[in-house]
Amino acid sequence: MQLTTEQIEEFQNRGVLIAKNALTHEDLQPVIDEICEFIDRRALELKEEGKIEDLCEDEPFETRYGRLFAQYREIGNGLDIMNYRGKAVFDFLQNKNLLNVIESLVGPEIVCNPIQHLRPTPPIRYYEDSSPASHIGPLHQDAGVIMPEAESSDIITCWLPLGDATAEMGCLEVLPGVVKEGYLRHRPEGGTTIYPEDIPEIEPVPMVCYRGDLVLMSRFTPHRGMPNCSDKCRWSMDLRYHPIGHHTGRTGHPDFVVRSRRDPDSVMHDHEEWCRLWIDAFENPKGVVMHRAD
Ligand SMILES: O=C(O)CCC(=O)C(=O)O
Ligand SMILES: [Fe+2]
Repeated sequence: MQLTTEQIEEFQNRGVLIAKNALTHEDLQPVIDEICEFIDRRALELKEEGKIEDLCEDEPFETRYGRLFAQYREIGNGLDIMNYRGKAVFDFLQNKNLLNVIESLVGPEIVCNPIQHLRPTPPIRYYEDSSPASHIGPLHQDAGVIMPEAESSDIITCWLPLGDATAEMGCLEVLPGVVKEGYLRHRPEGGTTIYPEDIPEIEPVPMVCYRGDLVLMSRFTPHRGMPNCSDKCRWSMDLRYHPIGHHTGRTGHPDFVVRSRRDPDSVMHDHEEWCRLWIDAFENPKGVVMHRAD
């Protein structure tokens, strides 16, 4: 689907938009299957190492991760996109339905920004400190987690749930209508976060969404993850896209072209090449990987 003129206007004015049912079951299921394979393998490894007792094999996708996390905090090590580098996730980064929506906002020449995450957010009741207040994420703009040189890059954040992301599950909370204000100062303490005195006085809005929906945000939209007070894991991916030629804001990590009408041959379809780029970035670090805080 492409966004309507009204949706594009809403995005431009509010800095945030939920595109409902933009993705199909077929778009997301391969990613979920790949995650399940990772979890299977990791659980077996950890059992062999004596770190967990129960493989929780009969638990569904929504609850298994939390049950494993309750036994061993580091269950998710190696799962993030740039660490696991699965083929299904790589293919998803250039999913047609996803890019059709992104194209409505940035045009047909599109780069996949290297700031990309797969996040399992387990129920807070599995943590030692299960008070909701201590699980509120730092309020920030994504312009605060990149290099200042990329402040004018038209980077769109696309946050998407792999299951439900209800208010009880701690879906994203955003301050809508912060676009023209531009970059607000961030401080590093407590996770890169907007200086309390600079937070605009706007009522936060929960971005309640479900599998298939996309939450689209501008780089200046203040947002944070909220506590997951449910029994299910909140699974999400947050990806970023921008027009070809704009600064990525993270030169130490690899970006790649995902769509180009002008030069279709520049699109990277090679999963192994993408893996090589990440391995090289980790093994031979060069360029900049920083959060802006000033
Ligand atoms: O998923 C979260 O809890 C926070 C994600 C976030 O800040 C982002 O997607 O930019
Ligand atoms: Fe963010």
